[in-house]
Amino acid sequence: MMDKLERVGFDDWFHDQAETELIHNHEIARVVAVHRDSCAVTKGDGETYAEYSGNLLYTSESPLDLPTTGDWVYADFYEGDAHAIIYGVLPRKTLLKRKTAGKRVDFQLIGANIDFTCILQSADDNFNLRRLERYLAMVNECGITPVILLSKSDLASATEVEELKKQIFSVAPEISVTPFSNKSGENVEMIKDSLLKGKTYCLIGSSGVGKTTLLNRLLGSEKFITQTVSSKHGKGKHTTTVRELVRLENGTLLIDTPGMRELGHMAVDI
Ligand SMILES: Nc1nc2c(ncn2[C@@H]2O[C@H](COP(=O)(O)OP(=O)(O)OP(=O)(O)O)[C@@H](O)[C@H]2O)c(=O)[nH]1
Ligand SMILES: [Mg+2]
Repeated sequence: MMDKLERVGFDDWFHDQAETELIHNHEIARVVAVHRDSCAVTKGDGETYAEYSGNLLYTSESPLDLPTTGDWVYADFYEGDAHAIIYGVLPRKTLLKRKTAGKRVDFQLIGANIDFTCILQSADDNFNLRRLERYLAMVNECGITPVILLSKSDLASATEVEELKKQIFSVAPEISVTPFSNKSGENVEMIKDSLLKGKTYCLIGSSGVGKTTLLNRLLGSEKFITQTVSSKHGKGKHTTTVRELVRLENGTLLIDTPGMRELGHMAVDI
């Protein structure tokens, strides 16, 4: 059973954190996507529709207690894994969340058990150093290692790319920055080769920077929907709507996220 779970990132850390009694009574699965009142979970291959147990809903005091994408959960499976009930969430290694301006909920969960967060910024007019700093602050606050990917390098000259790298270096000297292009393919293979088996990565960045296009390139298929940015403002159209965990061929787990409209105290939702 462990072997299959390892395919989607399970390791000794989670095994040691799990409660013996709950492991004994339930199976363990990973949350692949979260919908309104349900989730999609996996035990290593295939996906199962899962709902929350009454007790989990009743005892949860905040959104923090409910599963988010990337979480490990205790669940029971029925009818040949056709559906499942989730009883609880295993302790989290990390939790990526952000502040929102909502009245009742003041933060939003982005994903759990993420080892590395790739912050995408495009090398065109949408580049914004202050926004990048806010993303970095959010990722650092959550104790996750950030990586910066400078997308759409095909839209800038080599000199311009160097200038943008310098600007990033001035605010984040210790963080690796990789310019790449989904269009020309520059550095895409290098990014692919750098992804570690069994580790979970999250792609974040404004709408239209090319997160889903990169995911499709890494997958080698046009599995997920992408959309051209608005020609009027050069902004994305908020194409991705669900945070979804995907397994690459080499065993890396990747969470694609919807582009964030704003980040910080005045944030509105995704
Ligand atoms: N020139 C150029 N265009 C790109 C590149 N990567 C993506 N695009 C285009 O940018 C547009 C937006 O790409 P998406 O992958 O949908 O962007 P996203 O970050 O997933 O956006 P949301 O899902 O809305 O958050 C698409 O038309 C892509 O073809 C790139 O490296 N160079
Ligand atoms: Mg997308």
